[in-house]
Amino acid sequence: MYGIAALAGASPLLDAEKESWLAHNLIFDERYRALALDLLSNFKSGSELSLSCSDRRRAGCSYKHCFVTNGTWIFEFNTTSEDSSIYGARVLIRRVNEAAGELRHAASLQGPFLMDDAIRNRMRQLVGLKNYSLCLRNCEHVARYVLTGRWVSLQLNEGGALFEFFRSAFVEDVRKLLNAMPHTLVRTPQWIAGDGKSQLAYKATEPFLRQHEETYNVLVVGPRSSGKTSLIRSLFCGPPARLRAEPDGNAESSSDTAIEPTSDVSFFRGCTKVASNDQDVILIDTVGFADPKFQDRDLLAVMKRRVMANTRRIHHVIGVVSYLETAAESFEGVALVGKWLRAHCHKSSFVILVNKAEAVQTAEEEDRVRAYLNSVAQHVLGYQWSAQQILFYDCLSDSDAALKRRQALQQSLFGQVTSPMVLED
Ligand SMILES: Nc1nc2c(ncn2[C@@H]2O[C@H](COP(=O)(O)OP(=O)(O)OP(=O)(O)O)[C@@H](O)[C@H]2O)c(=O)[nH]1
Ligand SMILES: [Mg+2]
Repeated sequence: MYGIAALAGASPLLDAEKESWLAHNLIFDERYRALALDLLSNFKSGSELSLSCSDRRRAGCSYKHCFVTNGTWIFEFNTTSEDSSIYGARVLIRRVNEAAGELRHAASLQGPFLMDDAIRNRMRQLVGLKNYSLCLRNCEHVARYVLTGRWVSLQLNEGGALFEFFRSAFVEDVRKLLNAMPHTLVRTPQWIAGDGKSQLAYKATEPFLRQHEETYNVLVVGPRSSGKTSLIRSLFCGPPARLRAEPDGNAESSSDTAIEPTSDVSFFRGCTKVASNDQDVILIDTVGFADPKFQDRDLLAVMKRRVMANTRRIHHVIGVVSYLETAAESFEGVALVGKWLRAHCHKSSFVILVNKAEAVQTAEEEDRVRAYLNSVAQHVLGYQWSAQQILFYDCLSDSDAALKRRQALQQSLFGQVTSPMVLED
């Protein structure tokens, strides 16, 4: 017996937890924030940090309390000496309790991570945080966000202790928030502005979708830095040379057009003709695979839940790989997505897009690359892609050849209506 059912619906834990689901943002305790900011310098640049954890149990719910430590100091979302309720927890910095052998009783989950400015900035962002939530803003979200930039708690993945405990209490709106960035941390790209040649007109960047909307959905996956976000941008805007900075459309600068690594699933809405009908299209941008800080299968589990909480229909999948990085490991994440969605049964829905392919100029070179990719696909996936499924692309180029490649991709995605793959648990 486990989970919310065991609490007979009357648990104070469940009441407090449900209250914490009402708004997914960050609220701070300024006193704790000031105290922790004074202690931040105890995490010296270049020092080794680890993600560690100890076992916890509250009102029948067992989970791992995660924290960041350099061996002497701890950064964590934990209860304080003033309030022992988890909902009174604060993000704080404190010394390791050496007398109690604290770290000897903890397990190291991952590390070392080297302390740097990015980690320091994220620590600074979160110190003093107070609106704890076991499901939306827990100690693991905070520790992993600080170390990796991703708001992820693996305990909220399918099969994870917290997911299973609260499973029956989740309603649709809450499922959408699991492992989603708090609103306060979401950074909406400012670069969207059409080049007038795009078939796809940009409408909005949305954190969530309405489940039962009849949109045409394209899932974009691939290893990190292969150009997934650049691809989406190019489908809306053309190459960066054609970008104008919003909102006033003035001259661009590199900071207006630079793309940051994607840290959460995001939904880009546009409108185009699919076959000959006007249709709202959602391009789903995802977090890159082959990231040394996460295992591909954990990233896939997070992606699955984030996508499925928002839509159950996927019309196309684009597996973006970089021509400059075609080692077999770069395909493993795409292969996992292929297995999840049974790509071999939906061949017309899957495209492998070889991005950064400006050096691939002739049909013979393309065929040579296709043959190489298929030898990798055979090894990683157990089957091969057809020639029509392996397309070439260059997001940054303004040439006629690049424009033709964009048109070929658009044709493959929107030239005819494809029936959606229906996602099931
Ligand atoms: N040469 C070249 N560089 C590209 C191309 N497309 C993207 N890039 C560069 O590759 C880098 C990564 O691009 P992103 O679009 O952020 O890649 P991503 O797959 O979204 O990366 P993550 O979100 O970190 O997984 C950026 O510096 C881009 O400018 C391309 O076609 N050619
Ligand atoms: Mg990206």
